[in-house]
Amino acid sequence: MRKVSVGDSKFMSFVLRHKPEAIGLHLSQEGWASIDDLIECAGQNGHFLTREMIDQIVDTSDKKRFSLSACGRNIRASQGHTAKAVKIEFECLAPPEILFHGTASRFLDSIMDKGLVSGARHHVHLSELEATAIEVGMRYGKPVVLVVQARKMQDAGIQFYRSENGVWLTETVPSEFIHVKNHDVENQIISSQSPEP
Ligand code: HQG
Repeated sequence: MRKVSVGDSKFMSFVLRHKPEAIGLHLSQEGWASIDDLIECAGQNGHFLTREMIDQIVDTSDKKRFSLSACGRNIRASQGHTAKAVKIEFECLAPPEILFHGTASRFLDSIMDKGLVSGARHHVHLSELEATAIEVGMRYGKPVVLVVQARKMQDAGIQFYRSENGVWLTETVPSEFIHVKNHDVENQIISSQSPEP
């Protein structure tokens, strides 16, 4: 079997989160694609994939980005979508007291002005672990960790969801629920990586 690369995982994120139409792939409203179709559409567009490679990508994804349906025939990205056709019905859940969001220092002024917005993605993404937020923030520049008062947001009527791979999601985070973690996160840097699309 060909060994899978980061490029294969990024390709899967690209078509399963953002542009399935780029390879003529259909995603259901819940984000599912048939694995047979994914292999065929990818191949027709110059990207060689096999079922074994896909299983390896699913199993080795550090953030468990992809999940398989119970029947094993379908695959979807667990979160991070921008594709308009996808509207996953995430379960509404009570969040922990606080959650973290990693961003780059150059976005801070705008975030403290407008709050955290989802941009092209369907949700703002939050993590339970500060270390995850640092890694996420590093993708765009000098990392800054924001502490989000999640429980207070929920008390104020804002809903939270959690994806299958443990990412917390919400529509927006108003700035009154955000404070900037006040220490040098660069001392805690784990690894630098270019963003998964
Ligand atoms: C920023 C990764 C200016 C926001 C992660 C972020 C996540 C604002 C960027 C997932 C803003 C959006 C998503 C405002 C938010 N003004 N900038 N008002 N509000 N921003 O990539 O959260 O590796 O769309 O801080 O683990 O960085 O892909 O979102 O810097 O779960 O699987 O706008 O991607 O997972 O960037 O990352 P993104 P994100 P994967």
